Amino acid sequence: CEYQGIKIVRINHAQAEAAISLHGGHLVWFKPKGEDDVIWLSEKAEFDTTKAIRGGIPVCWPWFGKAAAPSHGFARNSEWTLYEHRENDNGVIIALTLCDSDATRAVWPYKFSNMLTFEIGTELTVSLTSTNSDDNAWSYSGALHTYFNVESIRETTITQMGSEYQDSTQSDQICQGGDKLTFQCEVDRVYTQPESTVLIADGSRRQIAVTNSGHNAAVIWNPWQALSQSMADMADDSFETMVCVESTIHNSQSITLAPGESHTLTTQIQVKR
Ligand code: TA6
Repeated sequence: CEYQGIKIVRINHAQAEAAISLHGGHLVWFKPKGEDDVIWLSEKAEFDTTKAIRGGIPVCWPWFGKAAAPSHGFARNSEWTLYEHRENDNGVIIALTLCDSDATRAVWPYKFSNMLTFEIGTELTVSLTSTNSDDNAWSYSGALHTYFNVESIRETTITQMGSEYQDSTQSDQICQGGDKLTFQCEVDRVYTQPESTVLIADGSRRQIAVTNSGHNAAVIWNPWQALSQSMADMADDSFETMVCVESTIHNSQSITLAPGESHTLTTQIQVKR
């Protein structure tokens, strides 16, 4: 279907419902059968082909953060192509592609081929395979920047993210934290030694297990009140019900691909009651 000029793939399967925007290759909705929404989408999200959508799973690529412009790379602002659709009793597989074009080479001068796969069932697995189709090696960073829906950020606890982190709210200072993260103010941290599964305890409602691979960091972000208020596409109090836990290739540890080489970044999201 189309929403405000943006093409959306709607999935309505016995095991789960979901929606993926071709603008950004961006999953904006995931609801396993009988479960509350797992992914957070801003009530003020702007569906506009010049911007990234606030919420869902933005694909940050070929760089993470403000390493270059645009922030978090161009993939989340690009139109992806629907490549494949398969389904069986367990769920639906959707694959999208994004390859270099005049527009991408104007900001990043390399040839590439990206395949983004969504396996949608009682669990959600998102995999981004990047292939170097250039004659020269290139390096990249990025993230599957998932926004999770929580009942209350004040009752949310994260564990298994490791203890060492780079604090983006304190000039990237390297810090050692405990093994439990709770939220009382803005948190913007790059955890450098996460376990493969990071756990989100969503109050007493549920636990969300986020199992990543192909990454070298887990970024955890909640903007808290002042930053939410400053963002046009977030309601003032909407930080209360979201947290980002991101499968990240950090820009300080980018991945280099020789011509013909590929690398896959994955996040698997599993809800437990
Ligand atoms: O991943 C955390 C972060 O890089 C934060 O620093 C914050 O800026 C957030 O992403 C959102 O970035 P965006 O460019 O989508 O506004």
